[in-house]
Amino acid sequence: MRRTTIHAVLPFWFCLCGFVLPAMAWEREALPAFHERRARLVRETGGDGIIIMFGYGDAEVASSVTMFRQNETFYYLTGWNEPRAMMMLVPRSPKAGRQGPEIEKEILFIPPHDTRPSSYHGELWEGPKLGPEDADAPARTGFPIVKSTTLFQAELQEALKSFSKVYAEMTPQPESGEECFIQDMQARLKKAAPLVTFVDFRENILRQRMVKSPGEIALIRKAADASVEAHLAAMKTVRPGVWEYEVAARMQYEFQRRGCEWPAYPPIVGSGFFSTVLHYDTNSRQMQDGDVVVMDVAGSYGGYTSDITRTLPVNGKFTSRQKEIYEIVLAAADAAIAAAKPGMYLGRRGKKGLHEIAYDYVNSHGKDMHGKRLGQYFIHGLSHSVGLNVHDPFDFEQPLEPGMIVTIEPGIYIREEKLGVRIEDDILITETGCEVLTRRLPRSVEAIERAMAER
Ligand SMILES: [Mn+2]
Repeated sequence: MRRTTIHAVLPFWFCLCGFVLPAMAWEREALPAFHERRARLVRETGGDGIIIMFGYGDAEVASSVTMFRQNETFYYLTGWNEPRAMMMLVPRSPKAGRQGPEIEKEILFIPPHDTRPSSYHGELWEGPKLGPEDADAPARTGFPIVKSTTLFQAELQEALKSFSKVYAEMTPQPESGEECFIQDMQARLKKAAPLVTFVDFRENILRQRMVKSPGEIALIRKAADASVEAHLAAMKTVRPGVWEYEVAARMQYEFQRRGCEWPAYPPIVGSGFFSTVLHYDTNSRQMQDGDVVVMDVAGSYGGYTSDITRTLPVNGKFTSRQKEIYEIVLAAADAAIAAAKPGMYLGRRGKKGLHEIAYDYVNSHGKDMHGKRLGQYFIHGLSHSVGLNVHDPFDFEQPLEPGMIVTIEPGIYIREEKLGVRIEDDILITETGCEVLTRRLPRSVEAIERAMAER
C-alpha cells in the first residue's frame, strides 16, 4: 500500500470501521508473514513453554522528543507498531494429549480505549486507536485473540497451569540500548511467575532475522531506492562553499518525500579532515575546494533500513591522488561483491571471507606518504547485515545464504592527507551470487564526475 493511498482512504476507514491507522502512515508486510514467524518460533522452541514478548512503552520512547519506534523483536513478531502492547503465544498443551509445537493461543494485548480529556496518551491527544473491544481487532492485527493489557496477568496464570517454562528475551540486542527494557521486562515476568523457568529466545530470533522474507526484501528495496535518489540529489548539491548540513538536509528531504519515515541512522556528511572520521555526524563544516566529502546517509522505509555511502570530490573533479585512493577502495568493493555468494563468510575466513578479500586488495595496492601499505587505514569491518536495524543482528560465524542482505563497504582513511574514502552498497545474496540493490547509484570516478557535472 502506498502512503498516498492510505491518506486517500483514511476518511473512509474512519467512518466505516471506527478504526484508524497510527498517526504516521507505515507500510508493513502482509499479516500472515508475522504469524509465520510466531509459528516458527513456537516450532523451534519445541512447544514446551509459553512465549512472551513486551513492546515498547513510554519508558523506552520519550514521545515528547521523538516519534514512537517499536522494539524490533516485538515488531518482527507482531507487525504491531503502537506503544504498550504485549504478546503471548501458548503452544498446544501437553495435557491435551496431542504433543507437538502447534500454537493453541496467539494473543495480542493492547491498551483499552481511553477517551479521558486529560489523558496524555489517550485518544483525544493521540488520535483514535484500535482497542481490544473492537470487533475488527483480530482482522486488523492478524491475532485471533486481542485482549486488554489489563487481562495479561490472568491469562498468564491460566497458561501456567499447563506450562512451567517461559520463553522471553533475556538478553538485549547488541547496540540497541535496550538493557533497561530487558531488565524491566524480566523483573515484571519473574514477579508474575516466580516459579517458572525462563529461557532466552534471542538465538531463535537471530536465526530468523538473518534471512529476509520476500516482504522484507521488498521494503529494503524501497528504502534503498529512495536513498539512491537522495545520493543522486547530493551529487548535484555538493560544491565548494556549501555546508555539510545543507547536503544532509537535502538528502533527508529526498528520501523522506519518497516515503521513508526517518533516517536509518544519523546522517554522516564529512568533508576534508572529517572524511576520515568514521562516525562524524555534526555535519557542521563548510566544504572547501579540493576536499573530498564522505556521505554515509540513507533512509528507513516501513521500519526497514538501507545503508549507502559515496565519496565525492567537492569541486566535481578528483585530484590524481584522490582518484588513486578512490579506485583502490572501489576495486576492493568490486572484488568482495564478485565473491559474494552462498557459502562465503562476511568476516575473516581466508579465501572464504569477504573481509579478507577486500583487505588484501587494499593492502596490496598503493602506498601512504611514507611508502607504507594501506591496509592499516582500513580500520572497520567490511560488512554488516541490514534489516529492521541498520546493524541487523547477524552471526558472523554463519555462511551467507540466499535472502540475506548485507553491506559491502571498504574504506581507506588517511588523516595525514585529510583523505577518507568509503564506498558502501547493499547487496542481496541470491542462489548463485548477489544482486547489488544500490547499483543505480554512480560508483566509478567517471560516473561520479559526470553526475556532478550535470547540475
Ligand atoms: Mn554501513
